[in-house]
Amino acid sequence: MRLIDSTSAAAIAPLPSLQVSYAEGTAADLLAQPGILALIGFGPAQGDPDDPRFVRVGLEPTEAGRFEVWRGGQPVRCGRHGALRWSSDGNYLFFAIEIDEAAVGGIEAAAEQAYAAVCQLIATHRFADGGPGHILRLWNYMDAINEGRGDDERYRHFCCGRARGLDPAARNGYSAATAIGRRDGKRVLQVYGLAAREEGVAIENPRQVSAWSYPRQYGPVAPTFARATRTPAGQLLVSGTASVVGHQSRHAGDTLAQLDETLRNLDSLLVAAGPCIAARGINAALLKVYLREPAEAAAVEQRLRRHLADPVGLLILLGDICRSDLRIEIDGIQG
Ligand code: 3EB
Repeated sequence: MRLIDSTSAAAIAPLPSLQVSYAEGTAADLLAQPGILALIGFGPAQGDPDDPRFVRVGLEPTEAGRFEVWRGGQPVRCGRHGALRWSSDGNYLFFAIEIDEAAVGGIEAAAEQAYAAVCQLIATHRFADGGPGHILRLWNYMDAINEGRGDDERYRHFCCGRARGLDPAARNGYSAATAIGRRDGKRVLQVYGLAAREEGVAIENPRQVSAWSYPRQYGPVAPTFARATRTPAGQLLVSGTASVVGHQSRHAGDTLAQLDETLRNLDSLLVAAGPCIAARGINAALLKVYLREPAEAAAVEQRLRRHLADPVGLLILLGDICRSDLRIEIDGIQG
């Protein structure tokens, strides 16, 4: 027999879904709507609000004026701890941190500090059930991600610092992630993400070697992320997915072939995530496409629109993928 104790976590309702969408409008108007947990702007700054829930990702969108909006429940509380900002509705926690690389001695130290600060927040934040949180999803954006040769590449240094900064407790089940390069010349590491009062399930892709066990050729410290996180609400948070089969990049130099391989990887990941998620398919996802070459945006969009009968939302951002032979990457949220 299960005893119902009104003071226990069992009395708390199941985790509701987080509503994520792309929307047009002004940042101030969108932030004024009820239950806004986070608002993400893309491209160069333009009169940005000074609000802990707002982040600007300096990647140029091919279609201007759209924001990504995260809607939770009410009320939303928010605050700052040094460089870290957060907001929470009691079920979900949005967090963001931006670290000036020069102030801390480089990209590696910036990554270590960012991850240590995020893990500290997750461990100390109290959710509606009185407990600490669990990271579900992380995004990482940095300038000039492919600069530096071999193990001196900035992305590889980022991976070293990230792994050092992660709380040992977070090293067992990694969350979904994206790591993309900006071209704005601002040596500021941005990390933002989502945590919840309940744990998600890490999903791996049977077509791909798990990133954390990539062989040495990709750097001294393997990237610490899962291919996706299935949330307790049944949503799928899909990591940056590229034309990687096994551990190798495929179709070097051919963006459309890389796109097709990426779509095969996404389909296989959805199947691995379970029958409900597989049945809804990639059509039911809000997608972000990261593309190196601006001139290829139209062809990429055309092929994607043909593949996805009726996408919930599609945003194309110009940026650098973390391996120099990859030209396109897609992340998303389904459900
Ligand atoms: C890959 O499959 C592509 O370092 O956090 C994708 C998503 C990639 C996240 C990360 C890297 C990361 O290895 C690269």
